[in-house]
Amino acid sequence: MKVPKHILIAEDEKFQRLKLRKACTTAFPTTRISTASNSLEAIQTASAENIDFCLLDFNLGDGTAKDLIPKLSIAIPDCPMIVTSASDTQDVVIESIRAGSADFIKKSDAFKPQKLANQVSDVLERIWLSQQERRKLDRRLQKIRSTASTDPLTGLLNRRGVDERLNGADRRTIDRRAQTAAICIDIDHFKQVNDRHGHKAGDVALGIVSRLLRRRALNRDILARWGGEEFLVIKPSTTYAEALLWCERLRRELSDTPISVDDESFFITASFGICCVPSTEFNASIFDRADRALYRAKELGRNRCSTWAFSNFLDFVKPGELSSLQAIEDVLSRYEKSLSDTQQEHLAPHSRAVGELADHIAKLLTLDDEARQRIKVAGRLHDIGKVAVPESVLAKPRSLTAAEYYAVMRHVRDGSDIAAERCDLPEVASLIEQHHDRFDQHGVRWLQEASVLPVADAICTMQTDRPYQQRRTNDEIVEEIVTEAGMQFSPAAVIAAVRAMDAC
Ligand code: GH3
Ligand code: MG
Ligand code: MG
Ligand code: MG
Repeated sequence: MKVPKHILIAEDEKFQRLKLRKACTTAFPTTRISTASNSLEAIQTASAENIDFCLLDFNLGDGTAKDLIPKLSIAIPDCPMIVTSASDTQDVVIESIRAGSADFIKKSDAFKPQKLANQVSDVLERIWLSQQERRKLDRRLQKIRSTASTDPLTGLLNRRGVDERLNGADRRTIDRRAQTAAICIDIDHFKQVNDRHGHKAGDVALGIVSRLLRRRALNRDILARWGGEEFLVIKPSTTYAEALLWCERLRRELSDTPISVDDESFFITASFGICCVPSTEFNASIFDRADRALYRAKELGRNRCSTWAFSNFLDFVKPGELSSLQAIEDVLSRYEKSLSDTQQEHLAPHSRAVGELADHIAKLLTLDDEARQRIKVAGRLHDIGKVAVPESVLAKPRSLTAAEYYAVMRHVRDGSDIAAERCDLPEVASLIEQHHDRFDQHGVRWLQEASVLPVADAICTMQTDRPYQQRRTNDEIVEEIVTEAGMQFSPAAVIAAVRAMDAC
């Protein structure tokens, strides 16, 4: 038998109130009883106490139960109520039930503890059962919803699930001061995986990708299977640098993870496209940018990450357009609007100075005209990869985080790829790729041509104020590069560089 914990009796006549209280106490000896002598008192008590059942006289001094029930339902939602009255005319009963009373009990029956107990318990039982039913239905509905928004193979969200997350609570909880990253991932040559190892192996591979994603993701990240072998990750409160390093680590981990199916084992790789924007600007068009960056990663050979800023610059430049100094100047002046102050400083005055100094050093090293031309262009372009490094990282005066350091150093590879794609001169991409290399990495086998840019870049950097370091005098610079001869810099390039500086 179901028993209420705390009953509220509303009855305006004192004697009848006492009789109802007595009947309730006898019917439910462990139940707390509160009483009210009019509607107002009933509402006040209901608001202040933990009432879980109401027994209401129909005619109260300041109104009827018909008016009181809707008000009580606001104060104590879902609390069952029974109306009682000396009159059991149809009007009274119907009006009570219409107003929301769960049942009606004649006053003479309400005074009888056994009758009262049975009727209250019946109401509680009925309500309990309907609540059970409702919960079951809610659970089923939730399951149906989650099935509709989940990919059955990987358990990740599908497109509909992403829409729901972005339009639901996630939208409200996104930190609007932060940045949000969208990442598109596509398994490389997946058709071949299916063809060589069978569809089942393909499915296992998809499962492994989704497991790695889940393991590396934070709770707030949105993970989705976006198409056959395509995934989408949305990382709120994530900077460009953090997103890039996250993708690089995931890319490497995936390529190192063997996929074992039956007696066979094989490896897969994936390509990544990344776009990061201020969270206030985040919308579904950002996925297209990430997708374009992904397409670029595929085009440049797969098993790599590519960012939207990098890809966008490549879109801007025509093939072969970065092959002469004049053409480079033209491209950069057209692209200037898309560049931050620090990017402009690195890509224009600094890179021009490096190109000129590198040419001077190359001449003193008696390199031939063709090599000098390559060095001049490579010097002018050496930092071009910084088109993809955001101002917040490039101009940061304090020490860089691991992710920021990675993002800055990425300009070496991005720059070399830009040259490989958009400059027709041979070797320029390779010279850019080596512009932060050290002599002791290569030793005497290092091509003299490649050893020029590192020392020219270092000298020009030391000659200007940087957020992390003040400019140095020429004497200090000479001392520094001579100290590093044979370690960071090629000794021959250092000797030529010192002479070139003397000549300036
Ligand atoms: P790319 O490196 O250019 O992305 O080449 P790809 O072969 O991965 O791309 P393509 O779009 O040509 O082929 C994708 C293949 O993915 C075709 C399809 O058979 C396979 N695929 C899609 N969904 C599933 C799936 O649920 N299970 C399995 N096993 N294969 C799938
Ligand atoms: Mg693919
Ligand atoms: Mg595909
Ligand atoms: Mg550089």
